[in-house]
Amino acid sequence: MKRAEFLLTFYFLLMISGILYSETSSDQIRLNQIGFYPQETKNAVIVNSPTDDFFLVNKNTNRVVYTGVLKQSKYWSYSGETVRIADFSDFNDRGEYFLLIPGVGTSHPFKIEDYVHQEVATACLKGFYYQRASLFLTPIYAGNWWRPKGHPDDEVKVHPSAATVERPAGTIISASRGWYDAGDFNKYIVNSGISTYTVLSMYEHFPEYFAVLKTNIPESENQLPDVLDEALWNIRWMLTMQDPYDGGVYHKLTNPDFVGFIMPHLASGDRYVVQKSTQATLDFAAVMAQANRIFSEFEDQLPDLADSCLIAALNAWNWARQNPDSVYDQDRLNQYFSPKIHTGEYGGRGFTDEYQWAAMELFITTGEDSFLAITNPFADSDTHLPWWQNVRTLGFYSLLHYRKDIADVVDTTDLKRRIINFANWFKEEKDRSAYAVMMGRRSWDFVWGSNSNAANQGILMIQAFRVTQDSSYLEAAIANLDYLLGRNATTYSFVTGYGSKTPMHIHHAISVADNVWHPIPGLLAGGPNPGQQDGCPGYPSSLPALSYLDDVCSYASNEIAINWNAPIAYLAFAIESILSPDGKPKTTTQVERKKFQPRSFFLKQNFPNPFNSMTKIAFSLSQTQRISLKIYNVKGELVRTLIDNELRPANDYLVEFDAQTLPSGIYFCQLKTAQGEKKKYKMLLIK
Ligand code: 9MR
Repeated sequence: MKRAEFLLTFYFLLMISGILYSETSSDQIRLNQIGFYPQETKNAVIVNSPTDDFFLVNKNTNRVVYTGVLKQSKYWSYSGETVRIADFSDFNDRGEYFLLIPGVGTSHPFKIEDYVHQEVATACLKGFYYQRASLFLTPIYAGNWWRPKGHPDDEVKVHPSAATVERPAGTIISASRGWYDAGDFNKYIVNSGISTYTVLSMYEHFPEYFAVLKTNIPESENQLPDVLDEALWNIRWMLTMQDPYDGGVYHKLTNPDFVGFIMPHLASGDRYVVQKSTQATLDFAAVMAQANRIFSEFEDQLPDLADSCLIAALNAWNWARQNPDSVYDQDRLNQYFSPKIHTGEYGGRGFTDEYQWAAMELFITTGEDSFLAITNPFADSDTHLPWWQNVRTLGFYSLLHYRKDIADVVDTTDLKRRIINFANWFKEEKDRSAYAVMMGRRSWDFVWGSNSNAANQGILMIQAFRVTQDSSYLEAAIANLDYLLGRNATTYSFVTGYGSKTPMHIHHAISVADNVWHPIPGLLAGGPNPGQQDGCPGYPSSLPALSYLDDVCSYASNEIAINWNAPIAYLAFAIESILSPDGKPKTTTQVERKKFQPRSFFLKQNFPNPFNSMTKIAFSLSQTQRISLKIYNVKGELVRTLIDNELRPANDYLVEFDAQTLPSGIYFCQLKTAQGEKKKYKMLLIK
């Protein structure tokens, strides 16, 4: 018997006896923990395999369905590992499988099927709903992660750094809605710029697909595609950030300091809009120009919105032309103004790329070529991967999308060549890399938020694919999605809740404070970052691709952010849309309803707690029903009936409990439905 056959028989016996496939999978096998498309490349990376053979096993029957030989060893300097690839691309049968490597063990399970990434893509887009400020997230849409409304932001102060004659320091403005940026609760225009553009581009580039995609949000029943409703939540906030008197845009809306890991509705404290900056104003102009194009299609549902966006874009553009050097420099600002501001800076100097991006978007929207003449976006032959501080390439993507309409003004052949050359340069890395990914093409790929580089490289591949139809670009895009979902040195699938080994301890205030065991699903962790700026103990290594720590402490590798979620959502959806047999989503399955059967009600811990003598009790009903809300003392005696068997419609409720007449002590709050479903928790009254 050959060695491989012997091993196979040996493992097969183990499998039959049920010993082999356990829930613990070997960390030496790294693969996309969600799965693969039947007709596309299927790779796993194996570390330190003692044998040459690998086996693909059907998870339901435990039968080996495919055997292969591992490719030659390659060294990946970013992780210091010598690895081999198991390539089972030839195997196309739909089903659920795992890999078996003799001497190593079994892999995480995965699927081979059409629409394999639809659910994770939808979750990544839904991640934006969970980041919404100024909204009560109800169980109907938020499942177990429902929460009271945070940050109404309807009374925001103008910071002294932003004071003008018309709006002196302390002026109160309303700047509701928007997405929280990341693990913190602040709202930053610069980072909103690239994030909102990327979300809007999903629709702009794949309109038929997104016309029917549902994400189970409060607006799902309206006439607008869900992806646009989501973007609109942020766009409406962005519009409030423009000073109506001059067109300049406040750099951010922020607390003076980070407020820590508390629920948003408990995060009180003054919020400010700070200094207007050239960078924020130009990013704003670009997004509003793009928004005009998109929302013009929906004039009936949203009268005036598109016009308002264009006016806002032009006013912003004019302000930036008159104020070309308004740098947001927080240290300097703090020397002159108080309160001092210590939240994320999203600063920078030199706004050529922002100018050029805004100009390209305004040119496409208005047809006015003077925008290009003024900023000359093609003069510099370098092309950069987009991130919040370098946005010019976003304009190239938009021009490419409209290449047929603009060919009389722009040399679109040259533009195509530029993007294809840039894409080829990254794709070469995939072809030689030990992990068969593009990450590491630039040594600085592994930085703070490195996972967004992986996603943005994938988006670049999608643009190259869209103009060439060359499938090698699509393959490279999928390779980077594989990286994000598990084919990486850390062994994690980086999207919370999607994959068998996913981040559990993201640096995200809501996920830490909400008392739900699992973090909010569909959020992309920042990823490996050898800078390790958080100084947290416990990083497994200082090597670039291994500098990741699943710990709330690690804001430099394990935070989440809108500018990281947007590109992974774009990438996963673009691949889905391109490979979907009919160009549409498979179903409009509503993720939480399917995955997490919500209870008929949710009862949240009272706040404040401990209390003296007033406290609030929040709960939500996900269906109309009779309920009672009662307070008991430690002896189990009923001390107060707040609601007595009343019929209440599905909604969010807030009930005040006044305990002035009761002595200090422990009390229990119980919510009970007529069907007998009940929940109670402890409260502490201290007088
Ligand atoms: O994503 C930002 C990264 O590029 C910077 O290096 C880092 C330090 O300035 O800040 C990151 O952005 C953070 C922002 O400043 C505040 N909210 C959380 C963001 C993600 O960590």
